[in-house]
This record gives sequence, structure tokens and C-alpha cells, in this order.
Amino acid sequence: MKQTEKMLVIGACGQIGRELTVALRKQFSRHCVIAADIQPEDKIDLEIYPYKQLNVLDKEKLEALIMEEKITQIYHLAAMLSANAELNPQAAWRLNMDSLLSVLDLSVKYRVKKVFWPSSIAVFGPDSPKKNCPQQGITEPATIYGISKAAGEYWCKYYFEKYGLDVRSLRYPGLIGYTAAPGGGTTDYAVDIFHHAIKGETFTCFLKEDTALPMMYMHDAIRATLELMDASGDQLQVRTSYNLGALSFTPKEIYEEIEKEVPGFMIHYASDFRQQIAESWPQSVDDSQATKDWCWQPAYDLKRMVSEMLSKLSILS
Ligand code: VAH
Repeated sequence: MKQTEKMLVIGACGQIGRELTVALRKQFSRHCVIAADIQPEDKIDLEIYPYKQLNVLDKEKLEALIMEEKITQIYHLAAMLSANAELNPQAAWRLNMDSLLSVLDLSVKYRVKKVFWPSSIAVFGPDSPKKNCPQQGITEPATIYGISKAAGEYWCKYYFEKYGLDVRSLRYPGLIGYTAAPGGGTTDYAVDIFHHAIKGETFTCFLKEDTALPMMYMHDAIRATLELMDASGDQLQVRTSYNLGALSFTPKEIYEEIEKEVPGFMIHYASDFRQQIAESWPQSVDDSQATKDWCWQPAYDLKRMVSEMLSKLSILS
């Protein structure tokens, strides 16, 4: 009898994890998708159930969960993002790397069919092409977060080649969604700005007004993830991580788009250490390999994203 799919989403309370859990439960069914995160059960909302509290660095507990629930797919989203990682480099390396190695190792041991792990455009560095950075662009990251993602990509490729583990990955740009608060990323100004606009507060931006970065609406990122995971394995030429693109904009450009719908909204610029992180990244990426291998196409432009973010946050506030 065909075993039903049983998915484990690690980091399910995070910016990507929350929306990916909901999307997977729509595609499969609620009881097939177990949400796991370090948050205690009494701190999470009902939408996330069925839920297991899990510290992904507790390999024994992770192993017991994979074994007992007969997990067939793992989406490993737990990580420390770029800005927080610069402030806690050792803890970031441990969380981002040790957790991935545990997931890869246990996925081989328990014959997990597919694994998803998020990389980031942060794998690129100051010497990478700034515009339309290619799939094979130089990956010499200047941040701990970027170093952990670049190293993780090679571990994923190693486990695919040596053990045949079907692990797949996307180099997400900055992601903008309305269900989770900003989580310590350099691109998270582009999430926080909406919360200030909705509340009628002046927004202080920690990047300079002309700092262009690759960005994407969360709905596009979730769809890309599901489409990559649904693709036939033999279509995939990339087993490190696929460049994934949609938008590229500056703080000034997103502010001006928001101000069209929120007249009088004000912004103030006060760059900090995150400016240097942002300047080490490309301004846009070439994702033609993703389009070629699994027909990737974004659906949201800046105008459509701003309009949807403002309407969703207005309803939630
Ligand atoms: C960060 N949101 O800012 C993440 C992202 C491209 C950056 O990976 O750290």
C-alpha cells in the first residue's frame, strides 16, 4: 500500500514556516503536516496545530519525531537571519549548520523521500555581480549568515551525490509577508515599513534610501517552494541552491509606492550596521535556471504586493 506523505515543518512559527505550513496543509491535509518549532505550545495559535515543540539542535528528539511519525518530507526552515547572526556569530553558525547536518543525517538514516532547505541571496558577496547576479556567480559571502548558507548548499549537494538524498533548495531574496513579525533580517525593513504605515507612524529605515535589494512577496516564495518540491527530480540541474528572483527595489521606491495608498506616510533614514550587510549583496539576481528547469515565474510586482500587504494588514490590525 502506498505510504501517505507525512511532512515535518521545522521552524513552523517563523516568517516562511508559518505560511508554508498553511500552504502544505491546503495541498495535502492538516494531519499530514506536523508543525514544529522551539516555541512552547502555550505560546502558539491554534492555526498551527498539530504542533510539536522541538529544539532542532536536540538531535535525539528530532530523531524520535522523524521515526515515530514516519516522516516522508522535511522542510527545515529554522535559522538565525543575517543581522542577528552578525550579533551572535557562534550561536548562528551552530543553529544554521548543526541543525542542517542533523536533518541531512537523519533523512538518510530514515529514508526521508524529500528535504527542503532555504538558502539565500546572502551567499553572494562584494565581488559577485550586482545586477542580475548569475546562478554560478562568485559566492564569497561577507556575513556569518551568508557563510552558513554557502556551506549548507555544499552539504546539500554532497548528501545528494553521496547518499542520493533528494534535498532541494532555493536562494530566497528578502521576503515580505503579513503573517509574521520581522525576524532579524537585513531585508526586514521592507516588512516593518508596512506595520508603521498601517499605524500612521513615521518609519525609520535602517538602510539608505537608494539601497536596492532582491525582494519577493511571500506568496510567490511559497508557490516557488511547492513548485520546486513538486518538480520531477530529473528536471533539476542544480543541487546546491537555485537563484530565485521577482523584485528589486530601494527603500525610497517601496516608500513611494506605499505613500500612494497611505497619503502623508513619512519615512526617515538612519542607516546602521545593516547597511554594510546590504551593500555586500547583489541588487538583483538572474533566476533563468529556475525558469528553465521547473518553469519558475513570479506573479507579484511591487504595486500588487504593496496593495495586498496594506489590505491584509488593515484587516488584521
Ligand atoms: C535576511 N531575510 O535579511 C533574510 C534574507 C536575503 C536576506 O535571507 O537575513
